Amino acid sequence: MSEPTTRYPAVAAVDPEVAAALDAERLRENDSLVLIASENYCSEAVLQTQGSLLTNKYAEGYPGKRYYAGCENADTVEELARDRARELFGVDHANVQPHSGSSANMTAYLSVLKPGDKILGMALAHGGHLTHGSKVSFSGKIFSSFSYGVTRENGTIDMDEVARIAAIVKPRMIVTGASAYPRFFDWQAFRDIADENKAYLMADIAHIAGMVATGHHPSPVPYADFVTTTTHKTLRGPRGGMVMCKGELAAAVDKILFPGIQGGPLVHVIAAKAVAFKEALSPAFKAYQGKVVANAAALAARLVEHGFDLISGGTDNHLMLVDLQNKGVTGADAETALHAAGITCNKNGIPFDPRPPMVTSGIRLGTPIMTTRGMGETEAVQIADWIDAVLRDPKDTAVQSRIREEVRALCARFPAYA
Ligand code: DSN
Repeated sequence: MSEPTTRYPAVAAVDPEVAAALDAERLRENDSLVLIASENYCSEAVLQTQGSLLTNKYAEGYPGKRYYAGCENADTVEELARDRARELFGVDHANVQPHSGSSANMTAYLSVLKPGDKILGMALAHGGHLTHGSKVSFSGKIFSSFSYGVTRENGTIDMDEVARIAAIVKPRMIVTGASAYPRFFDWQAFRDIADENKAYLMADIAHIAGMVATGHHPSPVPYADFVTTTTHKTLRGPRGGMVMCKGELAAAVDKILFPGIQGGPLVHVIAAKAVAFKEALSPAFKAYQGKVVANAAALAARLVEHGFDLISGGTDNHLMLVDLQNKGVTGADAETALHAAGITCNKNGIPFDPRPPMVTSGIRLGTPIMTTRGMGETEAVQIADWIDAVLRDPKDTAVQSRIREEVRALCARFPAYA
């Protein structure tokens, strides 16, 4: 018998073009070094669950209170996911139905706010997220949004400045969390400011959820009214979202998510969240998060040795934001050159960036995927050396080709998927 030419024979029989894209994606994920801080490689168990026939089921409502018959297995997986989320984060209530981080954030807002209410979040241009009040997002269109940022001097959030802005704005909700902030959040200080202004506090931990779950980043749970997250970043689950909250807010959260925002939940994804949360409760996951942080520290330290400027000077978590202005390279050119060398990252605006978002002056690097593959600090140092070599001259295709082969050899030593 000859070897099958595709890993997806059922797909190939119906749609060879999509099967070819799936095979190519498997190859890409195995064969390149992905440093996108918001991505991760989930386990085969999570993949298999997400690809299961639970995708067929309609299950509007919540366990025990559905609008359709035949929800017994949907109830089982949703109860498992909720219970495990509560255990993992030590929260009163978890709603595991949000399709994404954006709908999780919308849920937190609309459960207690009215259109036109004021929210105060971290500016997108300083590392915040679109849904934290950006004017191009629903969050800046439905609500009256204001922002705080980081200081020019050291690239960190100045809590006195946040307090000053909050006292002027008087927001109904203060939003914390970010997409490109390499330092710990001072949850207590945010809580104090929220209390002074009689505001709700929401912590969006999408990026740092894995570290929060294992104690490698301080938890906002004792301080925030709402904690939202995605489940596919450092948490290493399926693509999706989750809202956690204090017990007294549970009914409002559940009611606004369904029927207020979403219809039928993605039961196959909820089942995969349950599997991922079980994995995240294991000692192996705790050890993994420790290595994510150690690898980021090693990568950051070596980049600094090579003369790279890191926003805030380094990192406390899984990511770093590299200011390339002293290297004379734009974020876009760096992203392209590194990709040609087999290193995939994203261009990223830096605080006070003089360049537009499609060009930028920086790149964002993260270690969740390299760590999932089993790479350690030795490899992190090697990766920093490659980044330095490529960015010395982003037009040098000979260097890119040489490093592409070295990256391929490293990836072969640390296979991602069989
Ligand atoms: N797009 C995600 C990120 O890259 O950080 C945030 O939603």
